[in-house]
Amino acid sequence: MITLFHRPQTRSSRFIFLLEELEAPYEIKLVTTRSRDGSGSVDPANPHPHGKVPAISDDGIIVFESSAIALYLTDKFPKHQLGPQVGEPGRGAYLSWLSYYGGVLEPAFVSKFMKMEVPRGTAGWVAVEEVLPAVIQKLSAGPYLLGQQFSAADVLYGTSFALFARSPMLPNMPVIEEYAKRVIERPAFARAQARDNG
Ligand SMILES: N[C@@H](CCC(=O)N[C@@H](CS)C(=O)NCC(=O)O)C(=O)O
Repeated sequence: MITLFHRPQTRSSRFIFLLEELEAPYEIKLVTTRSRDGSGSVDPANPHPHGKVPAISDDGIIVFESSAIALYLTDKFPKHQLGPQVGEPGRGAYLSWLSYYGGVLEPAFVSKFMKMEVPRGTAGWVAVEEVLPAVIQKLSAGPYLLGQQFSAADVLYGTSFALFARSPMLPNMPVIEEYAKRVIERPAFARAQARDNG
């Protein structure tokens, strides 16, 4: 049984979406976290080293960081092919886009939000203005990051883009907007939203 440590309307919400897609047995454990305004507190029940969400426990095996959780779950529950397995053709691309999510795309968006210039040659990521063309180029070859195959990488990217759609973070990006719409129109997303409060 997977336990998802979750706070509604945060980065852990998309793991309810993924768990629904995978038809995995899971339970939701609501936890408190700290907020930007200084309110809230770390929940002692949350095994994440910084008290963040998401984290999961698989009968006591703890996994944290969104990309690691996505990989762990799609390896553990391969039935619906939401992530190419070791030895399958899309595995390299899958690992790359998962790692790119945490190592490049998220820092790029946070840099933009904080109005921070990304120092070329020092930072391990690049500016959003370089990230988006790379993602758009990939999506022009197929509806999803892995071409025809919907994967857990799309759960991360699609839900993030849906959040920023039509904001100054993503002005007028039809390819990205249509992609985000494709991802959140999936029935599992609606089921996840219905369970977001626990
Ligand atoms: N790199 C982490 C980020 C997790 C994260 O920052 N989650 C936010 C919620 S969206 C959180 O728990 N914030 C509370 C805090 O920073 O203490 C991941 O992708 O899993």
